[in-house]
Amino acid sequence: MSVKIHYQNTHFITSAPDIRHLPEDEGIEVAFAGRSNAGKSSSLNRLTNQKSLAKTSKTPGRTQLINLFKVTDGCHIVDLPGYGFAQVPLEMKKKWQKSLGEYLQKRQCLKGLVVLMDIRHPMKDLDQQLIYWAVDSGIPVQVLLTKADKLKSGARKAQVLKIKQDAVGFGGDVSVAAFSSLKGLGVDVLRNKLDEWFAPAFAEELTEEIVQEEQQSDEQE
Ligand SMILES: Nc1nc2c(ncn2[C@@H]2O[C@H](COP(=O)(O)OP(=O)(O)OP(=O)(O)O)[C@@H](O)[C@H]2O)c(=O)[nH]1
Ligand SMILES: [Mg+2]
Repeated sequence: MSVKIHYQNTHFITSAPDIRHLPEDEGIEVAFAGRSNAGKSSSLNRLTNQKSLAKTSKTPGRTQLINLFKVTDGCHIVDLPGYGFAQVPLEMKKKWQKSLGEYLQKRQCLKGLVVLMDIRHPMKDLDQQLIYWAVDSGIPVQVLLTKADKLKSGARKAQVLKIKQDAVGFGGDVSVAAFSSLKGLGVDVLRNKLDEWFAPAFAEELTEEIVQEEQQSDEQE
Protein backbone atom coordinates (compact mmCIF):
# COMPACT_ATOMS: atom_id res chain seq x y z
CA MET A 1 0.00 0.00 0.00
CA SER A 2 1.41 3.41 -0.85
CA VAL A 3 0.63 6.53 1.14
CA LYS A 4 1.67 10.14 0.68
CA ILE A 5 2.12 11.91 3.98
CA HIS A 6 2.03 15.69 4.34
CA TYR A 7 5.16 16.34 6.35
CA GLN A 8 4.50 20.07 6.58
CA ASN A 9 1.84 19.33 9.23
CA THR A 10 4.51 17.98 11.61
CA HIS A 11 4.56 19.64 15.01
CA PHE A 12 6.62 19.49 18.17
CA ILE A 13 5.32 17.32 21.00
CA THR A 14 7.97 17.13 23.69
CA SER A 15 11.65 17.13 24.66
CA ALA A 16 12.68 14.29 26.95
CA PRO A 17 15.93 13.70 28.81
CA ASP A 18 15.42 9.92 28.54
CA ILE A 19 12.88 7.37 27.33
CA ARG A 20 10.92 7.34 30.60
CA HIS A 21 9.81 10.87 29.79
CA LEU A 22 8.59 10.01 26.29
CA PRO A 23 4.91 9.38 25.49
CA GLU A 24 3.56 5.81 25.27
CA ASP A 25 5.64 3.36 23.26
CA GLU A 26 3.04 2.94 20.50
CA GLY A 27 2.42 3.78 16.86
CA ILE A 28 5.39 4.10 14.52
CA GLU A 29 8.49 6.13 15.33
CA VAL A 30 11.36 6.99 13.00
CA ALA A 31 14.55 8.36 14.53
CA PHE A 32 17.11 10.76 13.07
CA ALA A 33 20.58 10.09 14.43
CA GLY A 34 24.09 11.20 13.62
CA ARG A 35 27.17 12.95 14.86
CA SER A 36 26.83 16.38 16.34
CA ASN A 37 26.55 18.99 13.63
CA ALA A 38 25.79 16.40 10.90
CA GLY A 39 22.65 18.32 9.95
CA LYS A 40 19.86 16.35 11.67
CA SER A 41 17.78 19.33 12.73
CA SER A 42 18.27 21.07 9.37
CA SER A 43 17.07 17.96 7.53
CA LEU A 44 13.91 17.86 9.65
CA ASN A 45 13.18 21.48 8.87
CA ARG A 46 13.70 20.85 5.15
CA LEU A 47 11.54 17.70 5.23
CA THR A 48 8.69 19.59 6.85
CA ASN A 49 9.24 22.90 5.02
CA GLN A 50 9.41 24.64 8.37
CA LYS A 51 12.18 27.08 9.13
CA SER A 52 12.58 26.40 12.82
CA LEU A 53 10.70 23.25 13.77
CA ALA A 54 13.96 21.75 15.05
CA LYS A 55 16.58 24.12 16.41
CA THR A 56 19.75 24.26 14.32
CA SER A 57 23.05 25.62 15.50
CA LYS A 58 26.60 26.35 14.43
CA THR A 59 27.68 25.11 17.87
CA PRO A 60 27.73 21.31 17.89
CA GLY A 61 25.87 19.60 20.69
CA ARG A 62 22.87 21.89 20.61
CA THR A 63 20.24 19.16 20.64
CA GLN A 64 20.84 17.41 23.95
CA LEU A 65 17.38 16.02 24.47
CA ILE A 66 15.27 13.47 22.65
CA ASN A 67 12.90 15.70 20.67
CA LEU A 68 9.65 14.12 19.58
CA PHE A 69 7.50 15.42 16.71
CA LYS A 70 4.10 14.24 15.52
CA VAL A 71 3.68 13.88 11.76
CA THR A 72 0.12 12.58 11.88
CA ASP A 73 -1.87 10.13 14.05
CA GLY A 74 0.35 7.20 15.00
CA CYS A 75 3.41 8.57 13.14
CA HIS A 76 6.25 10.25 15.02
CA ILE A 77 9.74 11.49 14.26
CA VAL A 78 12.46 11.72 16.85
CA ASP A 79 15.48 14.06 16.63
CA LEU A 80 18.11 12.29 18.73
CA PRO A 81 21.01 13.95 20.52
CA GLY A 82 24.12 14.08 18.34
CA TYR A 83 27.05 11.90 19.33
CA GLY A 84 30.81 12.15 19.04
CA PHE A 85 31.35 15.76 19.93
CA ALA A 86 34.81 16.02 21.50
CA GLN A 87 34.49 19.26 23.45
CA VAL A 88 31.60 18.19 25.63
CA PRO A 89 32.47 17.30 29.26
CA LEU A 90 32.83 13.53 29.64
CA GLU A 91 30.06 13.22 32.23
CA MET A 92 27.57 14.96 29.94
CA LYS A 93 28.69 12.87 26.98
CA LYS A 94 28.18 9.67 28.94
CA LYS A 95 24.73 10.79 29.98
CA TRP A 96 23.60 11.49 26.39
CA GLN A 97 25.12 8.35 25.04
CA LYS A 98 23.32 6.37 27.73
CA SER A 99 19.96 7.91 26.88
CA LEU A 100 20.64 7.44 23.16
CA GLY A 101 21.55 3.78 23.61
CA GLU A 102 18.56 3.19 25.82
CA TYR A 103 16.22 4.75 23.29
CA LEU A 104 17.59 2.65 20.44
CA GLN A 105 17.44 -0.59 22.36
CA LYS A 106 14.20 -0.29 24.28
CA ARG A 107 11.83 1.71 22.16
CA GLN A 108 9.60 -0.93 20.54
CA CYS A 109 7.82 1.49 18.21
CA LEU A 110 11.11 2.44 16.50
CA LYS A 111 10.66 1.18 12.93
CA GLY A 112 13.30 3.03 10.96
CA LEU A 113 16.54 4.87 11.48
CA VAL A 114 17.81 7.79 9.43
CA VAL A 115 21.57 8.11 9.94
CA LEU A 116 22.98 11.45 8.86
CA MET A 117 26.64 11.96 8.08
CA ASP A 118 28.51 14.89 6.61
CA ILE A 119 29.34 13.76 3.05
CA ARG A 120 32.93 14.93 3.61
CA HIS A 121 33.39 12.87 6.82
CA PRO A 122 31.17 9.76 6.59
CA MET A 123 31.19 6.40 8.39
CA LYS A 124 33.03 7.28 11.58
CA ASP A 125 33.21 4.56 14.26
CA LEU A 126 30.01 5.57 16.05
CA ASP A 127 28.12 5.83 12.73
CA GLN A 128 29.15 2.29 11.89
CA GLN A 129 28.27 1.01 15.36
CA LEU A 130 24.85 2.54 15.06
CA ILE A 131 24.21 0.93 11.66
CA TYR A 132 25.48 -2.46 12.85
CA TRP A 133 23.18 -2.23 15.83
CA ALA A 134 20.16 -1.35 13.65
CA VAL A 135 20.87 -4.17 11.18
CA ASP A 136 21.21 -6.56 14.13
CA SER A 137 17.84 -5.45 15.46
CA GLY A 138 16.18 -5.76 12.04
CA ILE A 139 15.61 -2.03 11.77
CA PRO A 140 15.98 -0.56 8.26
CA VAL A 141 18.42 2.32 7.80
CA GLN A 142 18.45 5.29 5.45
CA VAL A 143 21.88 6.92 5.34
CA LEU A 144 21.80 10.57 4.28
CA LEU A 145 25.10 12.08 3.19
CA THR A 146 24.44 15.63 4.28
CA LYS A 147 25.79 19.00 3.13
CA ALA A 148 26.15 17.49 -0.36
CA ASP A 149 26.15 21.07 -1.70
CA LYS A 150 29.70 21.35 -0.32
CA LEU A 151 31.02 18.96 -3.01
CA LYS A 152 31.07 19.33 -6.78
CA SER A 153 28.87 16.94 -8.73
CA GLY A 154 31.68 14.51 -9.67
CA ALA A 155 33.11 14.24 -6.15
CA ARG A 156 29.61 13.90 -4.73
CA LYS A 157 28.73 11.00 -7.05
CA ALA A 158 32.00 9.24 -6.27
CA GLN A 159 31.40 9.58 -2.53
CA VAL A 160 27.80 8.27 -2.78
CA LEU A 161 29.02 5.28 -4.76
CA LYS A 162 31.74 4.53 -2.22
CA ILE A 163 29.37 4.69 0.76
CA LYS A 164 26.81 2.57 -1.11
CA GLN A 165 29.49 -0.09 -1.48
CA ASP A 166 30.36 0.20 2.24
CA ALA A 167 26.66 -0.12 3.08
CA VAL A 168 26.43 -3.51 1.37
CA GLY A 169 28.98 -4.74 3.92
CA PHE A 170 26.48 -4.29 6.76
CA GLY A 171 24.35 -7.04 5.27
CA GLY A 172 21.01 -5.46 6.18
CA ASP A 173 18.45 -3.04 4.75
CA VAL A 174 20.73 0.00 4.41
CA SER A 175 20.05 2.61 1.70
CA VAL A 176 22.28 5.57 0.91
CA ALA A 177 21.49 8.94 -0.66
CA ALA A 178 23.10 12.35 -1.02
CA PHE A 179 21.27 15.09 0.86
CA SER A 180 21.36 18.86 1.11
CA SER A 181 19.06 20.79 3.39
CA LEU A 182 20.33 23.93 1.73
CA LYS A 183 19.47 22.91 -1.84
CA GLY A 184 16.70 20.37 -1.22
CA LEU A 185 18.68 17.54 -2.75
CA GLY A 186 17.53 14.08 -1.61
CA VAL A 187 14.39 15.32 0.14
CA ASP A 188 12.19 13.24 -2.21
CA VAL A 189 14.23 10.13 -1.35
CA LEU A 190 13.75 10.82 2.37
CA ARG A 191 9.99 11.44 1.99
CA ASN A 192 9.49 8.22 0.02
CA LYS A 193 11.41 6.22 2.61
CA LEU A 194 9.43 7.69 5.51
CA ASP A 195 6.15 7.08 3.61
CA GLU A 196 7.18 3.44 3.31
CA TRP A 197 8.08 3.08 7.00
CA PHE A 198 4.95 4.86 8.22
CA ALA A 199 2.58 3.00 5.84
CA PRO A 200 1.61 0.25 8.36
CA ALA A 201 0.06 2.94 10.59
CA PHE A 202 -2.47 3.60 7.84
CA ALA A 203 -3.03 -0.09 7.20
CA GLU A 204 -4.09 -0.48 10.87
CA GLU A 205 -6.41 2.50 10.58
CA LEU A 206 -7.97 1.00 7.46
CA THR A 207 -8.39 -2.41 9.12
CA GLU A 208 -10.12 -0.74 12.08
CA GLU A 209 -12.51 1.05 9.71
CA ILE A 210 -13.31 -2.17 7.86
CA VAL A 211 -13.98 -4.01 11.13
CA GLN A 212 -16.24 -1.19 12.29
CA GLU A 213 -18.13 -1.22 8.99
CA GLU A 214 -18.56 -5.00 9.19
CA GLN A 215 -19.85 -4.71 12.75
CA GLN A 216 -22.33 -2.04 11.70
CA SER A 217 -23.63 -4.11 8.78
CA ASP A 218 -23.87 -7.17 11.09
CA GLU A 219 -25.95 -5.11 13.51
CA GLN A 220 -28.23 -3.95 10.70
CA GLU A 221 -28.94 -7.48 9.47
N1 LIG B 1 26.05 23.91 3.49
C1 LIG B 1 25.19 23.25 4.24
N2 LIG B 1 25.17 23.43 5.58
C2 LIG B 1 24.29 22.72 6.33
C3 LIG B 1 23.39 21.79 5.73
N3 LIG B 1 22.67 21.22 6.71
C4 LIG B 1 23.09 21.76 7.87
N4 LIG B 1 24.07 22.68 7.65
C5 LIG B 1 24.74 23.48 8.69
O1 LIG B 1 25.40 22.64 9.61
C6 LIG B 1 25.28 23.12 10.96
C7 LIG B 1 24.65 22.08 11.87
O2 LIG B 1 23.33 21.80 11.46
P1 LIG B 1 22.25 21.17 12.47
O3 LIG B 1 21.06 20.83 11.63
O4 LIG B 1 22.02 22.06 13.63
O5 LIG B 1 23.00 19.85 12.93
P2 LIG B 1 22.55 18.75 14.02
O6 LIG B 1 22.98 17.43 13.48
O7 LIG B 1 21.12 18.89 14.36
O8 LIG B 1 23.49 19.14 15.24
P3 LIG B 1 23.29 18.76 16.81
O9 LIG B 1 21.87 19.03 17.17
O10 LIG B 1 24.27 19.64 17.49
O11 LIG B 1 23.65 17.34 16.95
C8 LIG B 1 24.47 24.41 10.86
O12 LIG B 1 25.35 25.50 10.80
C9 LIG B 1 23.73 24.25 9.53
O13 LIG B 1 23.42 25.48 8.94
C10 LIG B 1 23.42 21.65 4.29
O14 LIG B 1 22.68 20.89 3.66
N5 LIG B 1 24.33 22.41 3.60
MG1 LIG C 1 20.15 19.18 16.16
